[in-house]
Amino acid sequence: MGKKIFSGVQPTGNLHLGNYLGAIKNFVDLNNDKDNECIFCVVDLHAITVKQNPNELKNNIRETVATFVASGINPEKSIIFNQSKVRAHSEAAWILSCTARTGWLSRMTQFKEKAGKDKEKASVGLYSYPVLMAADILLYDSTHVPVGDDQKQHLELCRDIAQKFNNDFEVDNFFTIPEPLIQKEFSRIMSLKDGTKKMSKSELSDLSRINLTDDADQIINKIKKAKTDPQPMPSTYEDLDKRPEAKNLIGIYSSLTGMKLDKLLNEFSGKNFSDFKENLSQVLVERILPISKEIKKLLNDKIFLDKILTDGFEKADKVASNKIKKIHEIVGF
Ligand code: AQP
Repeated sequence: MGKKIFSGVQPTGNLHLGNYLGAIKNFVDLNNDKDNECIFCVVDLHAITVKQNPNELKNNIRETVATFVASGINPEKSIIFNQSKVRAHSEAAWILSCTARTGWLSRMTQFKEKAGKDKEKASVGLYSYPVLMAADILLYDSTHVPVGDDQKQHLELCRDIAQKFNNDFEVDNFFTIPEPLIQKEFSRIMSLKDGTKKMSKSELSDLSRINLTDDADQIINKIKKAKTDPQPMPSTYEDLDKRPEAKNLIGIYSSLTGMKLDKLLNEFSGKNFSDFKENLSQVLVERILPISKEIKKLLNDKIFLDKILTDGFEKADKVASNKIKKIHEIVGF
């Protein structure tokens, strides 16, 4: 039986290799399976949990759509829309925030990381964002949610919220309990400057990530400058675990080529990082450059990108409005 797929990406600019390998590449494979129904959402309501420039946000929404299409998602075979247009998301998020418990939310590690030391200055939206994410997923009876490893905890919270709502209102199976779809290996791509921090859009240094809009020279330069350690390439799994930067670069190579880790360790063991980096750059340029060129081309066709969003909105709104109506009946509005 086909899966009902839902996932979202924030239009916060600088979509990068982590977003691609952790999420978007998986979206493409799922979208290519004709039995699946796929919904890919540009989650602009999530984006404003931290301050955004309104004009940049508008452009970033289109750029996210362009990235989906340039990466291989077929808009004819999926629903692509932006979250703020479908009002049911905000409404369901409020209702579900009355089901979610503050104790559950206060355990979310991403809030702690993103809010940093000064938690009191973080927006309420940043704190309650996982409830909105649960609303996004549950409105469409999604069965599977492809995400990067960093979203695993939020998905568990979504499952808890769905279960509690079904129990509290005695509506068995009203909300489908969704399953996460997370890559088994290298599900978290790390910064090129620090192998212990995840590759992220908001990191100040552009050298920390490969952007999906980078050209060949930028990719080669970033890999050349990527942090490594003074030892030659690792040869064992144990060695790899002690060397986060080497592990990350090898993981990126393995994810892009599908080459098994054993084979990779055998091939490069004891060699200089410079040889490996040359190979890695080549693989990255081969994969990312066509995407980068296509994004730039698509960005010149705003009418095409906006049409994808309008068509997607009409389809998504129909499903979500129907579900929110039922939610109203259940809670007694
Ligand atoms: N480094 C990563 N490795 C693997 N997967 C990742 N994802 C993000 N970073 C990595 C996955 O990409 C999808 C979309 O992410 P998002 O844009 O919605 O939000 P995010 O996780 O907050 O992304 P960033 O880059 O870290 O943004 P900032 O810097 O703004 O916080 C998700 O499925 C995510 O798991």
